[in-house]
Amino acid sequence: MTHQPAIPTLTAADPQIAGIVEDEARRQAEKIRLIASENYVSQAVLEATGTVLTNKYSEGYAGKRYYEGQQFIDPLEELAIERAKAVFGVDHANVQPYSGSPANLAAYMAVVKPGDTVLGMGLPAGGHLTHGASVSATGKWFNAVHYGVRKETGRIDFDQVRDLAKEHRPKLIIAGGTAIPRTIDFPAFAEIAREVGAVLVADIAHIAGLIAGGAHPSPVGHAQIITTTTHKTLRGPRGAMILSDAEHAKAVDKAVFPGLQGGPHNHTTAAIAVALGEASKPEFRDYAHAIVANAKALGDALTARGFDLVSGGTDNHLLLVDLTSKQIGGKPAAKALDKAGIELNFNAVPFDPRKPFDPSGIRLGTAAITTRGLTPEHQPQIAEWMDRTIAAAASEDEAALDKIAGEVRDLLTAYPIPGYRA
Ligand code: DSN
Repeated sequence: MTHQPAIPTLTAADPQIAGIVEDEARRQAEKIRLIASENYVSQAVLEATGTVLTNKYSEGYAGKRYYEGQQFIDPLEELAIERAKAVFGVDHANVQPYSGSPANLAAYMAVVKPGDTVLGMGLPAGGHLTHGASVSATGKWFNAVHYGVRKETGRIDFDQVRDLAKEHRPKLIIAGGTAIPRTIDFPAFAEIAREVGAVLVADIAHIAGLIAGGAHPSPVGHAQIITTTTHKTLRGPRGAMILSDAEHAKAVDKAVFPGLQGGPHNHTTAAIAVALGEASKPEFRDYAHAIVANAKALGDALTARGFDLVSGGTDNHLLLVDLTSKQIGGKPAAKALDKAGIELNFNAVPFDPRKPFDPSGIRLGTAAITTRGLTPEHQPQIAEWMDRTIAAAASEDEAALDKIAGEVRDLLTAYPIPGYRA
């Protein structure tokens, strides 16, 4: 049983670290991975990540670097940029941000100054820390105002977005988040941004792969700046990109370097380019639609078992479940599910009366299980395991959790992951 690509040299040189890598590979293979922000990258992406490109410093941009020896890095980064532009149909792409939070900070830096007003989705409603949460630099350095969702529908309250925009006149509005199970209406955000003269930034970290595969409407033509991580539904390495119209290209590049970062991580750039190559293939469209089909099937199966879905269902890869009616908190449920071989995260639900570290809900996503080949037919079984796990957690029945974990492992042996060979 080994990690793929195999790691014999690491095993000989540092068995302690190699052992941890092997354990993690097996753990990833044996769990039903429902963490909405995670996936399994292809072996080609893994190989690109582990190359000598990690040795090179390349501050600057192609043709304008601060270090010599960029004969191969320049064409690499240009290729990644061209692929990003083609996959998303944008004027400009910057593939250097280290991850989603730095990408979002760069988007701010491109268009606003400290103290300016920004309008983003509140963290408790499904936004991200970097959308102006009070504990984040974006909440401390900018005057952040937040919109949320309607209590009755769990969907974005566009009347509130418009009212807040008119009242506070933000210079920047952010659409997107980390726990939004429904289609994001980018034209509606763009209309409000136009009305108040704000720049619209779309954070598509969660749905980038769905957009690339035509399974979610694109913000291109509505948002002037688009930020995304590359490792969620897009199925690339840990990293990020900023896409923009021609008007904001220079400001975006200057914000990333020298504004916020030093040298790009060239091994990540290579792996992003590989993932974008995969995302441009017709099979990726099938993959993106299969993610949504799995999420809808899982939502239906959970609803049939009495689970309470925020907004009543999903349009994308993500489900947010309020466990209040199951009389268990999100955290103990997530911990029991992990023991039972089902990996997800506890999550606040909109208007959650509980604290963020002990919230009422769990968040699920189907990008990773779709990569390993699970289909809508498997979703009733997953819902049944979840239901049994919640019951077992209530009665502290560890043996029942172990039994479910065994059943999960049995199913998953037929669905290998890239990165591990049993
Ligand atoms: N951690 C990511 C997520 O899980 O959605 C966002 O930063």
